[in-house]
Amino acid sequence: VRLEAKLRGALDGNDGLFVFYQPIVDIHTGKTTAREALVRWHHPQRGWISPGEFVPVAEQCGLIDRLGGFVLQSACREAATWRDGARVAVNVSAGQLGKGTLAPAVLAALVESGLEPGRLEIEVTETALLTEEADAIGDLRRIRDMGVRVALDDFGTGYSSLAHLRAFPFDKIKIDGSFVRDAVDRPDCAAVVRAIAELGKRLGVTTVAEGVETQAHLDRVREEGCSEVQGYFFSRPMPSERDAPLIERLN
Ligand code: G
Ligand code: G
Ligand code: MN
Ligand code: NA
Repeated sequence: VRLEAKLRGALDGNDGLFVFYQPIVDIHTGKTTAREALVRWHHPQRGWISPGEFVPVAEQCGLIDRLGGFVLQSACREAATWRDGARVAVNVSAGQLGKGTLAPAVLAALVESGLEPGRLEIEVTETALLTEEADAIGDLRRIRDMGVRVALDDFGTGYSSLAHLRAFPFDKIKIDGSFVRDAVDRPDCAAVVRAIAELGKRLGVTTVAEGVETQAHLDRVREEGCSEVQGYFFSRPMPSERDAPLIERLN
């Protein structure tokens, strides 16, 4: 309840909430194709709190549309200033899907920022698709019809992955970091990464290896055929140039 009140205050006052960005890199050219928007919160007493903790709180107390709207709007505005034309990828959670509210929120953020729809990507996890699946897919169809790309996040960790690929034409599959990191010394995990990369090629879908932390991880996922990579090896999530000085003072 306390966390809820503080989060509500942060949203009301536009205070302490930030969006960090982590590059997603083409494995062949090394160019940044996109940056994933990752929300960060500096709690007035507790300091930095992980989204793994406060996103579920936002979901439970009906604040997820406001939090999601804040991230969408910040990310679209920020991406509109990038001179390299990279896309911005925004995570949406279960509570934002299946209510018919996602497409209007996405449209509002695009119009307000002037960002081309093709430069926005929405990431959904398999788990987020489970509740009210038909309605969730309907929301995703509406945004994809606008020209926004849709990625399936944390692939391999949820349920019925292949059914989801049949139910919706995802533009990108993100292979969960746990497979990527284990692929270096576990042939079974390497085989899973390779199978997903092959599946992506056959479907004409980009495959991103997440959680690449070392040269050995990079070499392995290149060997197995992934098209893009993301992880601490390239960069940690970083604040925007505009937020950087303020973040420095909070740390
Ligand atoms: O960035 P980090 O590893 O701390 O994120 C932890 C979790 O929080 C990840 O599962 C990530 O997808 C999720 N997350 C980060 N930013 C957002 C966001 O803006 N919206 C939603 N729904 N989840 C986010
Ligand atoms: O669930 P999702 O894939 O959206 O979450 C991405 C999360 O992974 C973010 O919280 C981000 O901070 C984290 N992350 C990004 N790169 C790496 C990495 O190389 N290693 C680990 N362990 N986490 C990472
Ligand atoms: Mn993600
Ligand atoms: Na992920």
